[in-house]
Amino acid sequence: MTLPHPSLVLTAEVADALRDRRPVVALESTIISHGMPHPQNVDMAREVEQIIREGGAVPATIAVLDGRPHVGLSSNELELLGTAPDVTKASVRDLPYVIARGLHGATTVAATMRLASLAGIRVFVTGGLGGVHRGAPESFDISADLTELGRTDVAVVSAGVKSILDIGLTLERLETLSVPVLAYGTDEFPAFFSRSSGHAAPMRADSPAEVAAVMAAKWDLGIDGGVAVVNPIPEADEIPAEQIDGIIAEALTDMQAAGVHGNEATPYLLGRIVEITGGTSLVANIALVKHNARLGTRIATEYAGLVS
Ligand code: PSU
Ligand code: MN
Repeated sequence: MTLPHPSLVLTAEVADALRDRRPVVALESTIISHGMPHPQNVDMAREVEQIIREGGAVPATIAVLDGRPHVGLSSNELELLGTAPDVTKASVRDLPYVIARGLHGATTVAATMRLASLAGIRVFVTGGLGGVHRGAPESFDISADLTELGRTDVAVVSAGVKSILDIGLTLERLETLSVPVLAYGTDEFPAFFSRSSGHAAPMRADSPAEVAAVMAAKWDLGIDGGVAVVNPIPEADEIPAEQIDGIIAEALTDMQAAGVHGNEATPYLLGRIVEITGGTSLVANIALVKHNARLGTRIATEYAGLVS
């Protein structure tokens, strides 16, 4: 086993589990600081950690605190990330600055993947992936989450990609970056709030063991990069596509009118969708993250069994 990078601050719980090769599941923090309102963000973060523990794995929420990358956080640190006004949204390009300046950074999917990998964690659970934004042929707005999936060896469990993004173009980029995209228990690529997107999934998996086998096969061959596991939101929590599509269109129009772009785009759209739906989208968002945590825990357990 490679040792965790010396610049990382690991909790004892995470360090012990990694040393003993027990399953560890990474979690991101942009979703806490910039993806959901308080107090639901902090409640969600704590409940997701609890789900992972109940499943027999160790949760490792990742963030930069006072310039130091942390892998595993205390309950108070989760509260800080959910309430402090001065937490930078930190993707990979932001990590050097946030660290050098001693700032707090909430890590995106991309930055969380990178720090998880430096710690030796191979499974990461989140809500939604970043991707190719609608209008990207003009704006060039393509999330660094995709770049990172193309080069860092971590399996990312999400509920797919929201239709604030161009799902078809996102799938094209993932293909170019040689990222296996495994839809869990379905032939269709899921669209976060909705189980259906109208896009076929490139590949399918029906058990944690099948996912773990793909991870092992990829990395055994030295094919760098991640595996995207896309897990459809449970039917009971779904917002049907025909309902959410109009709301997303409205949020996109509002964003254009407000002149928001760059790394503010995703947080703006998430916040606006919560406002327009009167909180219904937030309930769905929290439900799907928990659902992903259950699956990610099982995948981490299978993978730990394969490699230890
Ligand atoms: N999608 C969500 N919730 C989120 C994000 C995406 O449903 O919180 C966050 C994730 O941290 C993701 C980031 O990595 O937004 C992508 O931001 P950007 O599009 O600026 O790369
Ligand atoms: Mn962007």
